[in-house]
Amino acid sequence: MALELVTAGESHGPALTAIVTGLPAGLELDKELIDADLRRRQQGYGRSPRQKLEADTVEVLSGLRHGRTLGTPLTLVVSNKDHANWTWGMSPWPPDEEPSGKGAKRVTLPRPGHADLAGVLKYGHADVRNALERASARHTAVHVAAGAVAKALLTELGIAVAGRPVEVGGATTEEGMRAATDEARNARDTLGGIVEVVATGVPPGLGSYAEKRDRLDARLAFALMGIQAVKGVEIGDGFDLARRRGTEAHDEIDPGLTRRTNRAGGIEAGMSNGEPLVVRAAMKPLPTLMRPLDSVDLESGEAASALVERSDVQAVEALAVVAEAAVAFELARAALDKLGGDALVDVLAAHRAYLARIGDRWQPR
Ligand code: EPS
Repeated sequence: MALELVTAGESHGPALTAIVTGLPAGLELDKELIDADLRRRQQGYGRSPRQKLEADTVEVLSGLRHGRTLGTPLTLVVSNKDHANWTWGMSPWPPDEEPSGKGAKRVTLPRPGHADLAGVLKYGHADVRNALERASARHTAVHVAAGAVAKALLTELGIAVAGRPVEVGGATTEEGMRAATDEARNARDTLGGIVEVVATGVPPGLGSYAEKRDRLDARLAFALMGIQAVKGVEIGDGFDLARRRGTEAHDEIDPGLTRRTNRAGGIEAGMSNGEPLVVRAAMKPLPTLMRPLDSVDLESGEAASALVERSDVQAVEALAVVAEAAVAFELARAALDKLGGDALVDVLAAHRAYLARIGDRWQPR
């Protein structure tokens, strides 16, 4: 059974949930490690006051006993503390009481760049909130929890995955990124940026050239483009390769099977090639603005300014953690496709056997 993930939950509903299927039995999970990634996701510079309200931590409802996976569906839950302010607004059942708290008022001013307009048109909602609650990047929290589980499996296989911001609002140094964030905050504006995820210890042969859906690069693009606000993904030298000649674009093979360069970002023909995996994702500036863009009031049909709500100035550091989780999950999926078994010991035995077969020709890097 392939490693799969399904999630549920609204931004201001009671909780976010992820169900992970296809994990082998016997994998040891550490709540502290999962919670540490949840905290990392919340900590970036330029985050909204919402992050002071939330203290994300994982709860496990199934698939784990005494810290080890059972090989059955694993249910991860991250609660929304802010839900306490939205009990009327996000009540699943028709509330008995008079409207109170947040979400009591209908939202009719769609924000350009968010799910608001296409969401209400698609689903026939009268309240934009019905679209924006699920479209919110809040639910990346539970993807990060699932990514932490995937990383536990990858650690067993000697694979490490790390994401970091490389650009915020055009700035490429930490100091510059903070200054750009401060400037945007003062101008009551928002920023985007670029993150990079690198995975080391990835053996050659994860993914496949045989079918498009199994290509590791296609899976990574799918996983990263699926994250809110991501508008571009590149692997290795990506778009820049299109501007070079072939002699300057590929990675020559040395007798030890090492490469002098890694322009391909560790993937050739949809498979890992044994070099470090290097993937980048570009994030657009966040669409919830304190200086709203022109929009339309869906109730009156008249021109109006878009909805103004508290927002992050930028969430690029958060994206780095979310992208790391997405890459980890896809690598774990590809690893289990290649080495899969019902029990972790079977996965590890298959891993050892595979490395022994290619081992004299490939060393982890
Ligand atoms: C988000 C809007 C903000 C962010 C939120 C994503 O939420 P709120 O409207 O409640 O202030 O803080 O992100 C999170 C809460 C989170 O944990 O990442 C959006 O519209 O996508």
